Amino acid sequence: MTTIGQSRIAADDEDISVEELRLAARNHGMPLEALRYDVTPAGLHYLLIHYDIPDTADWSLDVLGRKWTLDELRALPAVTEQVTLECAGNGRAKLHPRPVSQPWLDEAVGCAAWTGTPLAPLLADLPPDAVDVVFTGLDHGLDRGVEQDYQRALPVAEALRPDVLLAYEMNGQPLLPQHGAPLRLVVPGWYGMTHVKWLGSITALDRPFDGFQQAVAYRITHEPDDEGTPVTRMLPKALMAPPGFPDFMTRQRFVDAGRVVLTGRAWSGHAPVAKVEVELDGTWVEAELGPAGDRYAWRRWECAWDATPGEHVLRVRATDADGLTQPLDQPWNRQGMANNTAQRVPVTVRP
Ligand SMILES: Nc1nc2c(c(=O)[nH]1)N[C@H]1C(S)=C(S)[C@@H](COP(=O)(O)O)O[C@H]1N2
Ligand SMILES: [Mo]
Repeated sequence: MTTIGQSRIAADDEDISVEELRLAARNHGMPLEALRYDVTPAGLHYLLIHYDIPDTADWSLDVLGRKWTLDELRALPAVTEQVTLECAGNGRAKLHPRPVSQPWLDEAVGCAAWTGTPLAPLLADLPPDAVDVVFTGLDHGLDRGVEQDYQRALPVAEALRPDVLLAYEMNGQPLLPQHGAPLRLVVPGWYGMTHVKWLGSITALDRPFDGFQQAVAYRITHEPDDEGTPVTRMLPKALMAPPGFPDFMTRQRFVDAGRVVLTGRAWSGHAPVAKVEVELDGTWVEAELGPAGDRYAWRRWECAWDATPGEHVLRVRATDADGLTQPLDQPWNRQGMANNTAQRVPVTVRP
């Protein structure tokens, strides 16, 4: 029997460890200035790889027992969708106390144009008693003592959504190895862990999937043995492209006094973005939204600020059409999942 280890919480005064640094160096974020692009260039898109990028030389996809080559999948109807991906652990390293894992601040996000074929038609032979559809990646490793292939599942109704894709291109180019080549799942609206890379097989289960990444990781829990609730769709979030210019070491921002146009992006996996507000010197001001693009693509916002000399802390928050909004104080959980506390941006204004 395997004993599943607990995720660890850092002590109050514990700094980021070499282990966390090693993860952060492998799994890079999107530089926040890249919020300026509608479509994130592939090399600027964030990256999260739990184990190693697998060798996919002899790749084929097994769907409910039938094998597909990439050429066969490419011959099926193709769709391109701009979809925002955000890691469920984004914001983890800003929590107190800090859940020890990939130590993201704000940058685990990107919005690429994914091209692939809709999954639903390939699931025509799904058994009538199917409950979950399981997606297995070709990467393999250990997590908290459990050896596993990377696997995630979707309830049948989500798997059959017409916008769920088997994607083989990102921004018009074949997938890069780090983004799941030759084929990955794209489930618009869901947090990053759902979009299984290096997809090797798709199977059906007549009961809920209880694999590690479903039943243990990616849950909102508060106590060590708490079963918790699953992490699913992305909560609303707005991020600001850092204004002005930075200091190298601290990344502190500097702008000149006067009119500063603040811009950024906002998204929600639950409902379209309805409103973005920016806190300017203690007052929340509604930002202007850019054109609505694809349903699950992030949306541009902008807001003018009359910057006066001194130290300022700006904040930004999004609200979606379901009325979900971003908290101002952190809602903590053990694994540091789905932290959508409003971003704070300290800015020094020069006379
Ligand atoms: N097979 C496999 N798929 C995976 C992962 C992984 O480690 N293995 N990481 C997941 C997580 S946690 C995230 S946030 C996204 C990141 O996708 P990206 O690296 O293309 O940005 O991929 C998901 N798909
Ligand atoms: Mo993730």
